[in-house]
Amino acid sequence: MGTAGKVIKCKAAVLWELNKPLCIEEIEVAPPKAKEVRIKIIATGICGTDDHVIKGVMVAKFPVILGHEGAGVVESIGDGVTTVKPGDKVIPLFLPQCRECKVCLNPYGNACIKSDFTGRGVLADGTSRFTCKGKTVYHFLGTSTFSEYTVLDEFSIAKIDDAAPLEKVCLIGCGFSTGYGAAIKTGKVTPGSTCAVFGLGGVGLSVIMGCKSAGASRIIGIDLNKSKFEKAKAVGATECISPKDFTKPISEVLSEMTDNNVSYSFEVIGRLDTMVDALASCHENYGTSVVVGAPPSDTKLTYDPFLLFSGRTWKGCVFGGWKSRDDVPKIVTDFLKGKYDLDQLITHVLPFKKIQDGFELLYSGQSIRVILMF
Ligand code: PAD
Ligand code: ZN
Repeated sequence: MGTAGKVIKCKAAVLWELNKPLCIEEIEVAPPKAKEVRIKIIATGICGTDDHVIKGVMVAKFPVILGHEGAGVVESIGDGVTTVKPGDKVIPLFLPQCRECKVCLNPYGNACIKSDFTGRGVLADGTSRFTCKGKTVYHFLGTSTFSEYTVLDEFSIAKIDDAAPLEKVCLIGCGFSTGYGAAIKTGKVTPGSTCAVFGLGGVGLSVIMGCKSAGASRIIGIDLNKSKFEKAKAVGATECISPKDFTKPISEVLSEMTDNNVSYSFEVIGRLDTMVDALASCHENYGTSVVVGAPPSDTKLTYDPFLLFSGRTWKGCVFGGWKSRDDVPKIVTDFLKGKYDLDQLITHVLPFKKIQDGFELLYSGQSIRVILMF
């Protein structure tokens, strides 16, 4: 392609400071170095995790280009790249899979040691490919999909089926896979069981889809925002409740509703209080509770250890427990075969330049997933 080996000038949403709107800027994107790939992003979703950085509950280096739920096409590759070529459709992976580290080699591990959860903001060689107005701009989770072009390490990319509609399968890069996997891989929901899902955003609804496909017979959705109930029921929730409607703790409400029989609970909000509420809501002996919501950085939980002593299992997962490079192409193929309905998660489609409006839709509670198109 004509742009290979050259710096590309393009539009990106830069977050210059905490708690400020994203600014659409012209940035420079350097060509990929060895074992790196430059991608033209076609579509990207807005996820709750992006907002955690804006609010400072998750650490990142500033200025930063957020976005980690995208899909695009390879523009050019650096030396030594063997798994993708220009023109391939790909999904950036915020959870890489280097296939060499102890975690990748463990059959059950998926949090590759090359993941950037500490907010280094650079690629594997320790530098950034982005500049804006003469300043270095940092990467986010090795993906930075809120940019027309982005550069990733090869281990952070999954090649997907040529037939995949990028404006839908971008959700497989985060929200859908995270929630669905939390139910079927991490929680291991069993047929006939009762599940409680705290938080009915895009990830929570994907947890519900996973519980339903695993054969759960009751799936209770919990959210403060009742406007989420209709969508939750459309994807498989059998009942929905708001904690605002009760004076007693939500764990007691759920226990009464189910004759104390919630086998699986999921926290899909990212709050300490609801993590403990979700734990207390599953059965005291055979219940399993899964933390899916990203916890605020530098915080500590206080809980009654009897909640665990009586036999409950408390687990967490990143990216739904999937091994990203191996599993994302398979999830895309299953989607193409009609196994999943991603349309139910998409409430809004906006042009990329309206990204701030997309975040406003998230804040006002009107959206499940907003897809931004380049
Ligand atoms: P979202 O903001 O779309 O949804 C969160 C939902 O929680 C909203 O519907 C809120 O109304 C609801 N809510 C907020 N506070 C409460 C409360 N106190 N009680 C009940 N409901 C409440 O976010 P999302 O679905 O995009 O993401 C959800 C979480 O999952 C978030 O913390 C995000 O960072 C995390 C996440 N984790 C991973 C992972 O790999 N573990 C990946 C992607 C997202
Ligand atoms: Zn996400």
